[in-house]
Amino acid sequence: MDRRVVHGTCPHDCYDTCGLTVTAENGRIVRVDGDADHPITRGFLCFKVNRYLDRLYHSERITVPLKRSGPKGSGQFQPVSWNDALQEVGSALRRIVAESGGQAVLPYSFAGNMGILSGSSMDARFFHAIGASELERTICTASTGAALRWVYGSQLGPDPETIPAARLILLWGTNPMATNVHQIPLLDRAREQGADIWCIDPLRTATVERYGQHLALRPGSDYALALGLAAAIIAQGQHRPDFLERYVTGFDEFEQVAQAWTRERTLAATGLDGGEFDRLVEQLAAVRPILFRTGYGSQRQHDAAKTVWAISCLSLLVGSPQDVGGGHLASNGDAFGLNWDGLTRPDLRTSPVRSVNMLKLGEALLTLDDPPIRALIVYNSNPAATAPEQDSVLKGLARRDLLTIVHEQMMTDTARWADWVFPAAMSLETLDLHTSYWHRYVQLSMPAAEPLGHSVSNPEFFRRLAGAMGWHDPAFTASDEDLIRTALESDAAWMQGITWDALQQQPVQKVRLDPAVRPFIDTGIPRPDGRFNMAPLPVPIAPKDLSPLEPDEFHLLSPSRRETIKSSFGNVASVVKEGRPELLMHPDDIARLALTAGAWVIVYNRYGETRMQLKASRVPQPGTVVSYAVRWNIAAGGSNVNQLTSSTLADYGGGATFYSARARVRPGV
Ligand SMILES: Nc1nc2c(c(=O)[nH]1)N[C@H]1C(S)=C(S)[C@@H](COP(=O)(O)OP(=O)(O)OC[C@H]3O[C@@H](n4cnc5c(=O)[nH]c(N)nc54)[C@H](O)[C@@H]3O)O[C@H]1N2
Ligand SMILES: Nc1nc2c(c(=O)[nH]1)N[C@H]1C(S)=C(S)[C@@H](COP(=O)(O)OP(=O)(O)OC[C@H]3O[C@@H](n4cnc5c(=O)[nH]c(N)nc54)[C@H](O)[C@@H]3O)O[C@H]1N2
Ligand code: SF4
Ligand SMILES: [Mo]
Repeated sequence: MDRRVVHGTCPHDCYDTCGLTVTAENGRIVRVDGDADHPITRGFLCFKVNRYLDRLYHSERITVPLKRSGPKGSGQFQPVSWNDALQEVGSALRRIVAESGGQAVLPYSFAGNMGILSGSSMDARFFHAIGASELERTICTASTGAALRWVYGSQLGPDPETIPAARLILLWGTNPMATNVHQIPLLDRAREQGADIWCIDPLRTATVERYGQHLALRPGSDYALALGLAAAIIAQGQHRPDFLERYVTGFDEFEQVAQAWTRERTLAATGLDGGEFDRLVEQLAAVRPILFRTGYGSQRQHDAAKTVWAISCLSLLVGSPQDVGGGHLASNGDAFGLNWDGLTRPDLRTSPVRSVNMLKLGEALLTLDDPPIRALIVYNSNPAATAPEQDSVLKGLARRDLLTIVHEQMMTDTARWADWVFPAAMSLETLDLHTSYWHRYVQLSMPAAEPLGHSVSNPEFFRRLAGAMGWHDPAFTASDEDLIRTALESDAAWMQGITWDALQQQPVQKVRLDPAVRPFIDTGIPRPDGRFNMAPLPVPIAPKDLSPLEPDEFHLLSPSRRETIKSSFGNVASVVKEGRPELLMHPDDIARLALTAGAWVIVYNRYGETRMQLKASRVPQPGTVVSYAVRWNIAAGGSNVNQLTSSTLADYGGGATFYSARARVRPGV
């Protein structure tokens, strides 16, 4: 028997970027385990990837190119050969570019596969060369990124391996029991060593159940809370003038904005109890080190970037970056320093192009002109289910004159709208390089088996598309190994020694940044004046999310679901057990509206409506309802919660506002 064990890397859009030990027998993967030697993964995986073989060898995996054979959206396709498909698609794209220019082509992709090669290599070269409209990848963390760059100059945070040294931890808008399970042992260790852990979350999550101290604030009121805490700390003289003097600019302007948030006003805005507010102020003044662990749940609102700015300033006010174990951990995305220009080759673009914010997909497909979008190429993403303002997205995808090309592993809601579906390999079948947005390990992911059927990796798909365009420049024929070598040609001091050869020897390499080195304090603050910037963002300071609910209106939250990753795994029966879309509502609201738990309801607002089964739950407080993100439309009667979310952009950085949604509920049938 041919048995093979290789190091893989979990490709999903998750903080943990786990190391995997993948076993194949006779060319078929038979086991996927957590890498026992990986310092973060430590031999265990999450609920969903523990069932990975069910996704890998799912009966619905796409293994051959498919050409639409029925009306758009019907899901009817016929298999075709790669050669025929490429010939037809190549000539259609060439015609569109000749008639309307490259900008008539729109790529749409996100982080379905977080591999560097899968997300930003040959694909980017292809779109640069064709002169396509550029997609702004804003759907997830844009507001955080923009605010962090404003305050700190980059997206660097403390090493998560220092978490056990913290003595006060604020889990702010994050639910690691669902989304970041490898943080739990680190938090547990901190708690064992005496840390207080607070959860700042409108919902009573599994993380709240585990750690107890809960600030159940009103959705979207974090900006008020952060400024109110800051004002109280300044008023009590508990801020750190020495630290501020030495490292910070813009304190006076910050103080002016914060001062408006008196204790009374903050409690009214957030709905919090005065006792718990005072206790947190006391701890922020007295305890060290303090870790501000902000997730992405408090930055999917209109006031998103302001909120991240305010929390960052609060963390500076108490001098948190000074202590190992303290600081602000939102992202470590800039800890790596790969050679992005070499990988993505912006020089292949011959003239400037317009950019399209991915949150505006529906609008772009329906209204962009000069030129209109004539071809849409989707990979690593499932916008028919995950993009906001779904009604307009679906109308855009239904356009009969739109050429839609989807590279996918499964027949997703988006793939069903395609004219052409090309089979995508699974990451465990391909070579890739991974970093993480949370921890600091670089990893190689080795193929454990050949791609199933005729499926190909993302870089191979774009190599083939480039060939179909008639491009044979070495930029489009570079091998996966060439691309990884290019990515690793880095000037960054932290990347020295992390080479192709080193990764062959040891596929898990930590960036050369000692955990005891304090971000910014020891590494320098990469801003023009070398100081942290507390000055307000260049946007109106008044909050938008605090406007009162209308009668019978609810805050509608749709945070991550433990069992899936956004829509990924949504078709895996062993993972998504209950077949129906659920709406969680507090029993008091169910009684008040005379609804019936277990019955079908219609959830609606000005953007659209969708049908769900009502579930009584004390996860939300009265006034808030929850539908975890996100169901496949096809499994939920043709639509999901994104019928109700808006494509309005957040205050700064072009980010999403999924959690500012408001909706009403009526009985359904
Ligand atoms: N199992 C699982 N893991 C995942 C994902 C998944 O879908 N499933 N998704 C992955 C992706 S794409 C991402 S971006 C990350 C996100 O992971 P997280 O950073 O944890 O973010 P979310 O799941 O968006 O929301 C986290 C929490 O924020 C809370 N929240 C909502 N509104 C507010 C608010 O106004 N204020 C505050 N303070 N909290 C609020 C929600 O109730 C939720 O409990 O997780 C990744 N990991
Ligand atoms: N209501 C609501 N909507 C949300 C959110 C929310 O909290 N609430 N969260 C938002 C967030 S944070 C995010 S990040 C987005 C995520 O939204 P999407 O980017 O749509 O992510 P997924 O739903 O995981 O879909 C990824 C797709 O990529 C495919 N894929 C995986 N690997 C590969 C590969 O190697 N090659 C190719 N070609 N395809 C591959 C998978 O099969 C899957 O269908 O959703 C957003 N939508
Ligand atoms: S989804 Fe996250 S926790 Fe699960 S295996 Fe992948 S990286 Fe690890
Ligand atoms: Mo995300």
